[in-house]
Amino acid sequence: MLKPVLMRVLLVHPSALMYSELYLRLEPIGLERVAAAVRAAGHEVRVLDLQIFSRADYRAELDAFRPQAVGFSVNYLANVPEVIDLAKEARSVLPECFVMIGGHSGSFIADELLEHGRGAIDCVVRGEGEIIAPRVLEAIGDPRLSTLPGVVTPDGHGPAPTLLDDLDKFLPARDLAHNRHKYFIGVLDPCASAELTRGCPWDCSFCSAWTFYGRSYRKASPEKAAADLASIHEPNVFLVDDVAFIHPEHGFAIGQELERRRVKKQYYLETRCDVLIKNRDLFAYWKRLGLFYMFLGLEALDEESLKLHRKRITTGENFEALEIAREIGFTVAVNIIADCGWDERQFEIVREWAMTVPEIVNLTVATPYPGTEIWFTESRRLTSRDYRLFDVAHAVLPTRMPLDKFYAELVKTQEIMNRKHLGWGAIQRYGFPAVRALMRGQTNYVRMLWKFAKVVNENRQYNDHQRPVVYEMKPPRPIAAKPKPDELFVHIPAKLQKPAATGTAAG
Ligand code: B12
Ligand code: SF4
Repeated sequence: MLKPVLMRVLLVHPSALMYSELYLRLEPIGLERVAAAVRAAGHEVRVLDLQIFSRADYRAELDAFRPQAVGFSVNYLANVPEVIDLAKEARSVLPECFVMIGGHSGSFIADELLEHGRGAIDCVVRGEGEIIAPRVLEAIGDPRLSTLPGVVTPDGHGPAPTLLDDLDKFLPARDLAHNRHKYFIGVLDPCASAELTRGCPWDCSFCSAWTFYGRSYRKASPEKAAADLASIHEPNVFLVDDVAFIHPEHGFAIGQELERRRVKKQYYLETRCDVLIKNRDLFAYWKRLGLFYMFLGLEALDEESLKLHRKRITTGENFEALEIAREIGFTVAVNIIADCGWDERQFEIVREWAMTVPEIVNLTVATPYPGTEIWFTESRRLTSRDYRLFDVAHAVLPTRMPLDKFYAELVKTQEIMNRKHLGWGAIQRYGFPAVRALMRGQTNYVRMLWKFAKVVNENRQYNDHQRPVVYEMKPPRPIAAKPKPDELFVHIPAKLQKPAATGTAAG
């Protein structure tokens, strides 16, 4: 029997950040999972992705659908100002509408979001949303709202959030994301997203994936994971896992299920170099299943920086993994973190290296995000507290070179590296998938070839620092010693939880 429709709920993903304008645009799978859970509770749910739709579409949706609750996803810190304004708009158009924010970055700055909202935001939901979002909707208007796990309201904080016990529950409601042909990554055009595992057991100092999930690591059952992949209409799939295929038996089991169901797609995933070395056979097997594109977080070309990032890997292992990936025949992108202390020589070293290897080399700027360990060590040196600059494409720490020179070097490095991979030469290199996308009428990839100079240029990046700042990040609290577990983690690892911080079992 169908459940009665209880409430009209609109879930909104904010617009794309700088690099997403160029290389990729992917479906908001976290929001789709929350949507699945909210729909299962009987509500009427719509998803609006502003990576694809416009601000005018948002307003039209408020007017036409007249949601009784709106939920925003703040996975990216740089989206904070936009989401605060969207929340204020919802409040002014529909004063009775309940407004909530969830998502990765939002979870680390809940109080700050409520302050910026000045009454426009009713609550921030920290941590995973599947179990708690329906409970929040059920508790609207009830003072018990602020006692729910992970919930922060102007009236108080609930206990620590609880983890979803089973990844097989609430598979993404992909049917709610419209204009799906706009989702792509490089030549994988169009491209859907899927999640096979969640969390990461490592603890790199620049990353907040492990602090969000409390260093937990969970797997979908091979049957459910394969069934979900089989249900996807697109020919390409981006696997959103933080580190794919840590446990080889899980990867093999999913592969076998896919073979049994005759699922043939092309895949993109992200993993670590040591995982690739250890599970080489598994990756070779997945190459046969359609794994095409792989992202490896190299992060640095020298031992000292790897130690600083606490990557727990050596340069030797990194280069060995690249060799293996080449032998298997993957298209590989690697990331290098540019330190704000770099001078021309260091950029030059990266450029020289990048030109000698076949991999796509991407540069990101070291950024202390709330939720990372470097937030506690570096954030007092911040040169800007403009959320919009926290997107790993801008420098928010003092640069050794004048800022404009730093950006000039960054863009020059990015440009040289992209010359290898963007442009018509790349179509030749990526051959069949690129042509096939075009034949299907998919033009996202080809459009990207022309956009590079417009999107990535030093003037744009430098000028971004001159914009007036309406919402400023809260200055970091001085931390004398190591941060306490509840300051560092969103989902606090069980062994570090104080009895008082343990939430009631969700669900
Ligand atoms: C996959 C991924 C991407 C993908 C796709 C993301 C997308 N379509 O949104 C791509 C490759 C595009 C990407 C790009 C970037 N990414 Co990214 N990405 C991730 C990654 C690995 C997983 C995200 C994911 O899909 N998780 C699975 C889903 C199910 O979880 P979820 O989205 O978090 O949703 C859950 C909760 O957050 C919550 N929730 C979410 N929304 C809502 C809303 C409501 C109302 C509620 C109640 C709950 C809720 O419930 C969901 C279900 O449990 C995360 C790391 C991480 N583990 O979170 C980094 C991460 C989010 N990315 C990061 C960064 C820096 C970037 C880039 C800026 C990098 C770059 N080089 O440019 C770009 C910017 C992209 C953009 N927005 O335009 C950082 C964010 C840092 C920050 N604090 O802002 C992260 C945390 C990685 C890190 N190492 O620190 N990314
Ligand atoms: S960078 Fe990768 S390996 Fe390191 S903690 Fe983050 S997700 Fe895990």
